[in-house]
Amino acid sequence: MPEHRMDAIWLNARLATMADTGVPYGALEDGALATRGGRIAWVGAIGDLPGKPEALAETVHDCGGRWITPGLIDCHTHLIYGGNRAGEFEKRLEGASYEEIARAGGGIASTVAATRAASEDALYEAAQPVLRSLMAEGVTTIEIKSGYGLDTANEAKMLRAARRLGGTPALTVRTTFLGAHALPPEFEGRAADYIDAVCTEMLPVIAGENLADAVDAFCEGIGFSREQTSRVFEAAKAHGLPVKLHAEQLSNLRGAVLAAEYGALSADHLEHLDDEGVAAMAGAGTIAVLLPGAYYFLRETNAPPVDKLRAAGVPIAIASDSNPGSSPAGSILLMANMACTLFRLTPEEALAGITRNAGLALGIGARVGTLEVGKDADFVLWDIDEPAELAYRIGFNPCAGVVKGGRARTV
Ligand code: DI6
Ligand code: FE
Repeated sequence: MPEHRMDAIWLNARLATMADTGVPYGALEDGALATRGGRIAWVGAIGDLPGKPEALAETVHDCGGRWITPGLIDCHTHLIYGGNRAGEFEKRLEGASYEEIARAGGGIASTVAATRAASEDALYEAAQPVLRSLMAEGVTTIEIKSGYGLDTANEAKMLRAARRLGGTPALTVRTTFLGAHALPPEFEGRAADYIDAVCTEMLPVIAGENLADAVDAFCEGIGFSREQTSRVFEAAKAHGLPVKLHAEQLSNLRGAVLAAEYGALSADHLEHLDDEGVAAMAGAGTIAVLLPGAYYFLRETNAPPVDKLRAAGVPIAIASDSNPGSSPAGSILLMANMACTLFRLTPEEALAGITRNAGLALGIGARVGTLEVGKDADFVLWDIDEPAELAYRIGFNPCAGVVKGGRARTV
């Protein structure tokens, strides 16, 4: 057997490579894709294959003309938490606002109490149903944040549970330390002291145990100030960890400018982003992660400035923000749909948002996000006639199969 023999080859596929080829979706009709050692080893037109498929690869699959996209990437979630907030949803329907509930000690604080009370095993198990739902739609890479523990032991517990979810070849998990998500009750009135604890007690342990791939903060009136955020970013830098930021979700604190100053991988939410923020992000190469689920669920009316982001060339990613308070989402395809209906992205931009640009937002764009030689062999087969259908349908999953690291996955 020649040494260069492929493990498997997929024939008769229509490939939405999402590579920057100048063709919409980076599409390749009559395509073929081959894998070796868990990576993509060959992508192109069937006619250009350097030999007979059976001679080239161990296993040959016929895709029957199905579309293949890169594995989907959900680059912003808070998937690990205790309890749920359906009761808070009812309160909001009776007229209370998300911020009022948070200021009255509900909101994130109530999830903190439930998360602290749960064991690592219980958190791991509680995340499974929503994770399964996302994976059934072709999610192969997911980011999971801490931020409901708010002390060293509980933040570490959350991140360990998140790492365990990724402890299988079926899924890549990237973890983010979000200690600066909310003020825990024991630090009431002492935000500066809490930020001290985040930087000098929590982060050293989290980084020392290699529990986080990045550091995030919630820069907001009900979260932390720019000054406090920049202390967290300094500490992250000292530990060699990249940063991201929840910025301009409910108001404009110029968090995106700060994030850009620190070379952040992404600034996320951005409903209240201004021109200065857009320019700073463009200059720093910071990805805009838009979260239409939170915008929808909180009934926000200020949409992020998509036209300006586009004009400035800031890559846009889309994520579920899956969390119990502002986006109890279990569907990445619905997020793609909402990105189009609510934020006016094109279906192609929405698909780039949950593939290529989501990979960039996680700092792993060289490994995932497009169908290109050398990247992880993560891809999804779809029962659709054109790629725009992925963002077009509402509450419908046309996923016909998922390959992760070169192997067919059951969900
Ligand atoms: N913004 C959000 O939308 C989530 N976190 C954040 O900083 C919501 C978290 C929650 O309400 O539990
Ligand atoms: Fe979030």
